[in-house]
Amino acid sequence: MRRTIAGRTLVMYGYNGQYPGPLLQVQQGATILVDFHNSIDQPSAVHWHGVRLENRSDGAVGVTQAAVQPGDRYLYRVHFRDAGIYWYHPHVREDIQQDLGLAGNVLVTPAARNYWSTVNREEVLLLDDLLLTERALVPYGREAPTHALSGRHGNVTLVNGDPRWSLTVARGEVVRFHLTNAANARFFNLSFGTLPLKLVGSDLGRYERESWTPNAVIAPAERYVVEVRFDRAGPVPLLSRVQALDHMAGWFVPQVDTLGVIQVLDAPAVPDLRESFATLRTNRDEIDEFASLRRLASRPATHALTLGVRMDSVPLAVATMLWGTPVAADWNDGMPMVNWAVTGRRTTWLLRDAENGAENMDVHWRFSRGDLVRMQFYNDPLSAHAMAHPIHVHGQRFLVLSRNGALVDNMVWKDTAVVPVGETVELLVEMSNPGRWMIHCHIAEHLGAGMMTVFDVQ
Ligand SMILES: [Cu+2]
Repeated sequence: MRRTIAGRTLVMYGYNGQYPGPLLQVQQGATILVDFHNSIDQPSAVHWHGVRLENRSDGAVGVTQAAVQPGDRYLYRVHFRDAGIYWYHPHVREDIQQDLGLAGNVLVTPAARNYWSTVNREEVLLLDDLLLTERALVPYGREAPTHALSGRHGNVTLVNGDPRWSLTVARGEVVRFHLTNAANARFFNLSFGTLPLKLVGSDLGRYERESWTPNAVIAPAERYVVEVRFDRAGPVPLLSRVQALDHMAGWFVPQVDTLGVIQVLDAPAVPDLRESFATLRTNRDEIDEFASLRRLASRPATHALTLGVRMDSVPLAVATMLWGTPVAADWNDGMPMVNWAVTGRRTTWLLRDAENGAENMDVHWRFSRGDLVRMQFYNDPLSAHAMAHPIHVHGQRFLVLSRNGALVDNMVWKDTAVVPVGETVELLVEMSNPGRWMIHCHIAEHLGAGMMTVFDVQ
């Protein structure tokens, strides 16, 4: 695909010629067949992120299938057990292929009536970024990803592929946004001007209780579902507001990216949903479902991984920057040239089994269908480049039970969870789906630098 973005003409990739890929809208319980033809110049595959599907259709290259070579095809059979917002992307050299436009959403309509509140409209937003020079793309690594430390943070943000995304709504309109972060490494901290967000759902469905929040942090591969009422005419900016770190200087500066704008017209929305929007719902089904699972939090975790990194031959100047400023999360790339130059060949990101020291693909846990597994992730703050990692579990769903020992009191089914620096995050993974599946960091460059393992469900 040839695309013009921010004044540069770029050669990129696309699914069916679209950017992002086609939005698939399916009913919960539906099965679709996807005839995938690889017409790009690299081996590829399609991973159906968050979907509890048959193992052979998971698209995990090297685990569930061989890469589909240029000119070849593969038939995916994708069954949607769960309502929610999902996405699809390659599972080989994500740092290049996903970044160049191979990503799209799947919106699964719930079978249950009134699963979500009534809104005036729904919008599906795929958030992304792209790293550009004056006239082109910053080069990718041929054999291994560049930016192997902090990951590739773009300098242009994109909403549904558009650096200047916009939406026009009526005054008082209530919009349900299904948000997906498809960036390689960037965490977004989203707000809609100063309007309150009603947080209603995440990766695989609804929270127990709806809640108000001024902003929503969304890590790579996570999804959040928020509702917003645009109560006054005029423009409302969609912002990502972060504290950006300058590694060289060791200080933070506020950084605000404008992702787009919502133009609110003067004409009033019909129907007027002011009253229902003002009400926070309590979801009895989820509260009942999670009550018994929550009791398992009192037991000790049976499986534990420590997150860290191993680096070969780091120049002293880089080492000083790495050690200088440990922070909970990298909101930006605080040392862009250093980071670009560090490749996945010199860096190994690690998932280390706390029990026996096995690393990455050697961990290989084994479970049985029906197991409810307590998994603990500890992000070692003394690691050479400590940063937050969004950990993704394929083929299953999980609850985040606790963070640093504090129980999570409003839960939702997830497939990706952030483990901030220095924190211990405990998941309850429901082993509902047989096969061989991956656990990995969803920062594309970390995955490319080894941060993955597999587990079997018999
Ligand atoms: Cu990571």
